[in-house]
Amino acid sequence: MSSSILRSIARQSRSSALARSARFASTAAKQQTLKERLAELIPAEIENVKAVRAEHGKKSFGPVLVDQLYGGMRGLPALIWDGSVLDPDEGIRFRGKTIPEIQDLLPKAPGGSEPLPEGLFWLLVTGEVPTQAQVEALSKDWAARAAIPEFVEELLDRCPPTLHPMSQFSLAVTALNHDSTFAKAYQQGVSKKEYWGPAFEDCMDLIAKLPNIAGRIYRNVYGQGKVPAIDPTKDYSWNMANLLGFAEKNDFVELLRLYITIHSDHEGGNVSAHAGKLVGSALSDPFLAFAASLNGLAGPLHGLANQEVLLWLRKMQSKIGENATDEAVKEYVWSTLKNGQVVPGYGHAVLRKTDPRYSAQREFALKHLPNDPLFKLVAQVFNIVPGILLEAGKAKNPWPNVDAHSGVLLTHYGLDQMNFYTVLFGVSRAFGVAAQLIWDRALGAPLERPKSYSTDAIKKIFAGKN
Ligand code: FAM
Repeated sequence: MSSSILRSIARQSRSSALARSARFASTAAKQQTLKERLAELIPAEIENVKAVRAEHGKKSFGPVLVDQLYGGMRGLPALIWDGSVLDPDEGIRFRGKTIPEIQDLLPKAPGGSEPLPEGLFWLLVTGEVPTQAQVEALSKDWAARAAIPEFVEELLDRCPPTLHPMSQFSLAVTALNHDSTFAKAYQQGVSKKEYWGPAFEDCMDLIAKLPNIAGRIYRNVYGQGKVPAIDPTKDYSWNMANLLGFAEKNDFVELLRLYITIHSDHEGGNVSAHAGKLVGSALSDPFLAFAASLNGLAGPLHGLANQEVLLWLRKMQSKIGENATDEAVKEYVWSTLKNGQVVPGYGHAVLRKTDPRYSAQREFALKHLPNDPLFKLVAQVFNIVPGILLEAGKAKNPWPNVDAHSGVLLTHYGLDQMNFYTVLFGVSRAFGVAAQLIWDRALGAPLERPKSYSTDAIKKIFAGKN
């Protein structure tokens, strides 16, 4: 299928998402909880999906190339997710809205200028921009659900500080399945039509409990003292910042609001989103499903790249010094490639332009830390790496992705423990994965089971065919 057809499909799905959200918005005036609003939306969406399947279900969606079977399924149309769509040239849209639109439209904290991730979650789940009151209610609801079981605290306290924070994170999230509402309801014979309710409760608990898990890991691993209590009068990001010990830095709290929002979701096919969806399709509860997402996010080609970028920049600084010339930086980039390594933070499986998540973080840096030496290095690298990747001629996308910028912002405010960075990506990614799990259970998404072939079978199928 040509990229222009795919782009036109992306445009169509964007406009239908917008039309749906306009339809939804007209009924969103009265104050409702997220669950009440969702309960209203689900029947119409079930009919919508039924109608699309009745009209288009038997139509071909283009050819499958053998290269796609061997090539990590790049571009293979295989999944449905309405929450966000990734256009190769334009980047991510959440329910049809770009990152600048989200920054403009979503409710902010008093005195703040970055969107509250609570609002992004409401948008991902319903397609609607929530009111300030709805977002505040969500902050309170999550604060009320935030405590983690004592045995999970003990589990984390027993981890050696040498165990990577992402492994600790995954371990703790898996253990939350002990109290899964969904698993319990399933054991008690809940009807398939009702799956989404207990899945919703688990997803809300999951998001709510992540700051306490992440905060405990941070304090245990880096010796930062006792984890403070959640403040139910404050928003999710403020509490996350407080658990890490940074709440008195207002700009850091604002950064976290932006960070969680832009890292939340990146359509359905990326490793963490897809791993969560896949495991959830076996009706493993949302805790087990999201732990799978975290294990995928912990890979250096995916979420761990934010840690790798900082390590790479630090190594570069120790080799060529601070304030190095463009020539010295170029030489260092070439040596990375010649050693058979990737330049972390550059390239993407779908994007073919600079990631708008990178641009949003760059704007934040220009506003809050224009003279930070590491930011200047990131900007210098941005001017140099794409040219070299183009000249090297392998990477399909020479432009920076989200991970090229996040570490330098966190470091600026003093969060300089690089191997913790992917944990913050994980907290954020829960928002997208959770929204998707809720809708998958609401729409009765079946067990995922694609067909695999042997190389022998490929040879036989195409023997004698051109
Ligand atoms: N530096 C060096 N080589 C690169 C490269 C980079 N940044 N990006 C791609 N390539 C190479 C790639 O390794 C492959 O080489 P081989 O043919 O020898 O296998 C070739 O270029 C073609 O790759 P592609 O088709 O352009 O990219 P893929 O879709 O296979 O992979 C990425 C996409 C993201 C895994 C790849 O660009 C990469 O390894 N980037 C660096 C790691 C990174 O920043 N990951 C984070 C991605 C991020 F957005 C996220 O998930 N959070």
